Amino acid sequence: MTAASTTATTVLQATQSEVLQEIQSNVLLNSSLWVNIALAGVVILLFVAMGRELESSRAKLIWVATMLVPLVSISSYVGLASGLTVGFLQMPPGHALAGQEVLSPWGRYLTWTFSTPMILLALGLLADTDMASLFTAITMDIGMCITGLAAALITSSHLLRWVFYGISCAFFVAVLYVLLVEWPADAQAAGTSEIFGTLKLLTVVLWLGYPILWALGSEGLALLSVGVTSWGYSGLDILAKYVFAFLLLRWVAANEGTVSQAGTNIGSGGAAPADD
Ligand code: RET
Repeated sequence: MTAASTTATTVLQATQSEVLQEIQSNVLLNSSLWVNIALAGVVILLFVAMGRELESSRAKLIWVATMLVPLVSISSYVGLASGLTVGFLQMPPGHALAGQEVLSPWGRYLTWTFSTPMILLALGLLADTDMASLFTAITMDIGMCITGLAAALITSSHLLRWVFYGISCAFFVAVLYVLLVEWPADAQAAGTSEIFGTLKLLTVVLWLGYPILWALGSEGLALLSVGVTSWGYSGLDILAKYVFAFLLLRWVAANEGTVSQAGTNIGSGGAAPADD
């Protein structure tokens, strides 16, 4: 084994406590994680209080889906802050940091697989969409997160990192299509178009920030440091999860009647067949 490969092996097999030390010595990175843990804790308590009075099962379903967003988030951030879901990756030739061991908080991409479908489930229920459309949005979203994780983890080829990034973007386009084209019409029919319009805009604009950040961050072109990238994701998370969920829950609590009248589409596969 050459000296270079010995060093790489040592670092790549860093223990969790070594990774933790590295995280804790990077104030920018560490603070980006702990701020979100604290915020998620407060938000969970707030959402429990906001949902206490809900009675209809549909409003409760939206509430549980929304609650799961900060619940997944707090678990995700504790995983990152403890070093459990962070590792060192040696970037392949062609990457701006080729040959260097880069700290990769890969747990983020993994846990988005659980949090983002909850956001879409809540939005789909609010729009009173049909089962096929909801299934499409959620499965495309899971595809986006998993291929995004693959893009971040591949160290054998620089090209294949970007190929996976491209596949993830293709899944993302399908999610955007559902959000921008299909669900607004459903929300109009369900009488929820005003709040849906606000949340759709918030979601689309903020979600577009994630692939941009990935491309600029240490996993992509490495124009931003690990700490700055992490703060970028944390900032987007605060708006795309907590602010989004707060607006949604506040509206549901104040308009439970509208929400509980919906529910004709899910499980029906769409419009009822015409009588003949
Ligand atoms: C990646 C990189 C590959 C290309 C694309 C991405 C999109 C990620 C998105 C994430 C949204 C996350 C949210 C998390 C809340 O918990 C994986 C960054 C398209 C849109 C809202």
